[in-house]
Amino acid sequence: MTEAAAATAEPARRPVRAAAPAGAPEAGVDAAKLQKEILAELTYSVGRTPETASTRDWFVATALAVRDRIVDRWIAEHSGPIPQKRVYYLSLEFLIGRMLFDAMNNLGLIETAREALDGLGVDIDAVREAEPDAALGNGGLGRLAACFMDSMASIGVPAYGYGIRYDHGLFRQGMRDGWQQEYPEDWLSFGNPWEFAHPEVDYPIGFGGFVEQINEGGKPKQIWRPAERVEAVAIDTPVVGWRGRHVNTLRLWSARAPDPISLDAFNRGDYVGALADRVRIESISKVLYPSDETPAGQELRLRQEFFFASASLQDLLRRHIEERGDVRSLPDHVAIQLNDTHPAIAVPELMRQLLDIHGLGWEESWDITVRTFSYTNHTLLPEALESWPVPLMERLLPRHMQIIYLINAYALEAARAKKPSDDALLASISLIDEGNGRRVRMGHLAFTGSHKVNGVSALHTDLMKQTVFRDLHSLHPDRIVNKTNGITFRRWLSQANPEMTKILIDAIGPELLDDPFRLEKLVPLADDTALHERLVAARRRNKETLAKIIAERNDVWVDPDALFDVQIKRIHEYKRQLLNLLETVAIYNAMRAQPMRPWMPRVKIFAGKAAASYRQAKLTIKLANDIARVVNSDPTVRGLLKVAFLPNYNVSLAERIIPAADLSEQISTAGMEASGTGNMKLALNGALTIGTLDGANVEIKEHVGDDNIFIFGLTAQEVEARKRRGFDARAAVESSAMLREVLDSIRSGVFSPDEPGRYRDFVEGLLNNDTFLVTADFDAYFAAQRRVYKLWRDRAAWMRASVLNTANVGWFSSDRTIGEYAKDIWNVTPAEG
Ligand code: 26V
Repeated sequence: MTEAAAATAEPARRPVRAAAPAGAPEAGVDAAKLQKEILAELTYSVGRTPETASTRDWFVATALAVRDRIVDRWIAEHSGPIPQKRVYYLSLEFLIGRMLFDAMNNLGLIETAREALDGLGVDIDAVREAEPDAALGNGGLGRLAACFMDSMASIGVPAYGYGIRYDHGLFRQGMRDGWQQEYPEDWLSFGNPWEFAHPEVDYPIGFGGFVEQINEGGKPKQIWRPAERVEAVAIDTPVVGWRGRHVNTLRLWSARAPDPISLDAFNRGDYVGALADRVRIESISKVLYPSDETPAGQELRLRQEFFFASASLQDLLRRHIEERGDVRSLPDHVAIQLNDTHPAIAVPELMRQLLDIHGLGWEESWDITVRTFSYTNHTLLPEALESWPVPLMERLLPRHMQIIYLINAYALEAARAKKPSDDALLASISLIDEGNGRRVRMGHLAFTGSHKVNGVSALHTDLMKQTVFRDLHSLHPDRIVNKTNGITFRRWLSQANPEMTKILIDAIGPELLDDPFRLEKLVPLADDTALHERLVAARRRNKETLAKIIAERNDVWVDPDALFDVQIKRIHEYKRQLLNLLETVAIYNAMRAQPMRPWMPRVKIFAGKAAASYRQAKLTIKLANDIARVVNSDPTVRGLLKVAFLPNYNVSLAERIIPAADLSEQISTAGMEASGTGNMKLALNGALTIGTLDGANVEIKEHVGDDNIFIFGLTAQEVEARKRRGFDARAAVESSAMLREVLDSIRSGVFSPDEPGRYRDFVEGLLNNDTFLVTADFDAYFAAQRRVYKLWRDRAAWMRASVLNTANVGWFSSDRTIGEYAKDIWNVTPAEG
């Protein structure tokens, strides 16, 4: 039975309790009211009685009742005065997860709802699990967009998120014989109670065709005559912030064919052909591209990008003109943030709308464009930097290609004026890469069209200035700024870890919920043994819960008292899950060599998805599962080392793993992880980090203190230098007896007895070309793990470090990050704080 089916089949109702649990009098009154509202929704919206309702029916009824309360505030907010300035956050990904507890937590309704459902004999926790994850994102970038939506509504930045309402989110990951299998995801199959479809809000989106030049009053004017039209239909989800004070909107676009059916074809008896156009057009919003880091380079992806960028701009321009009457005041009232380059086609699209539709001149249009846009870069990996072949662009978006050429010509002219006769500079800042076929560089386009460009951690921003944007930065030295990422504590502490939250509130007061910096009040309590005991007990319960999940999903029993060592993120070579696996094998070999030593019990927990086409990443998953099978069933290990690769990592699973983690693995090759945000979630929940000086780890170290984090390995500069010199993995392996033994055992088939040669090429590849310097960092990593063991043996010292992590990561709240964007990039004043 699938998880979803299990959730429905289980009866949600238990015998009705004689008396509802006592609460504050108002809460009791409100619980009775909410109960009535839920019952009304169950009857009139879901069409079920309490006797016939499934758990999913109860979920829908509860969500609708909660949604009603949000809508009241939403309408109130939107009928108030027009905000001075709005932010539009353009993102092809919003990795939201479940919404019910998020909304209830922000409205202070969780206990009320528990009481209301309890009184109906319904288990609120089962109801919670019945909600499918909204997984409209791949990983870090999409999750950041979701955290930002929560923070903007919480600190009172009037904002719209714009994206695509994919029918199918990120694939479900199954395991067959240890290999990843991708299955389609179907989050909408039972409807979505949070959204409001607005079929009447639709915009035409053109593709292809040609550009006609006409003469208008003696002036040439360009008119784009697209060959094809798609309609973008708005589907809105309200986003309620902390304490329900503000409600923003997430507006996702769905593609609709202008003609539902071709009657000509139908009348000819061609019934499939009659629907073909519609299917092709509507495919634009069918599915999320499931690869992060490697551009798909396919036409459908470019169609998605233009589809949502154009619809969003048409929508916000219409709103702006309705409210302000004049398109020229756009930058005073609108800030548009480009979440990576995926929406960068919005730059020429805004130019097109200003020039061709609103009739403005080039200079004025360009000034408006640059003052309105800003752009966030999320990766420096060369293979992830988007570029599109010029011929494809010309065919699909002929007018935009003209505009891109013009933007480029002006930019190159300005550069030539500043730095004459520097041809290398001109080639490097050009929007067109002439190197490998002619391609449009989307990063350069976004940079050139924005007044601010930001990186997502201090190190990443520095590297941006030194590498991909070096020359553009030299021409625009004030444009690049840093905005270190953050996470919403409401989801990642309060909801994910309610027990720990309660302990923290008891220790330092409820104000921490409103102001994460208050967590610093824990510092003087770092050695408080009573606090330690309570935290250890809460974590132990979280670990039991996770142990149950591991037993259910992997059929592996793990000891909740063991150290839970966790690496959860997309599977990618630069994130170096392999380094962690090599260390696992090293411990395993040592245990087999000396079985009777008092080994510290440890559980290695992995989770993450690999892009379907990423062979090396998929083989890494298989290796993890192969190692798990051998280690977990070896009696000499006596259960002291366990390995679990949990399938189908998503936001909901993260909410279970993070509160149960003792050790957080953040071990990317220095210089390659732009920021990381899982690192922040784990530290907040009291896990200690073992990590390289990469991304936001650097700043986490500065905040928590050197003694409370395990840093190892080459720095970004050292990595650069090693690579320049030419790194020889064979020499590194020769000098480490342990590493040699580890690689030998993997190569010789110890973990793949069914196919002894499975990892031969894999190990050879590592020795010939260790791009991510796994072998270079192995010894340092192994030594850092021994420091972890040492501290783990001293529980008081460990807990002191753990408390100091929680105490000192308040700065990594996304409310702080959004406050900085508001002030330094958007020029908006938040209503709160
Ligand atoms: C690229 C592409 C290429 C086309 C196909 C779909 C697709 C989807 C995503 C990407 C780029 C992903 C970049 C990304 O997620 N970066 C991560 O951003 C996090 C938030 O800033 C940051 O914490 C991570 O370190 C960074 O890897």
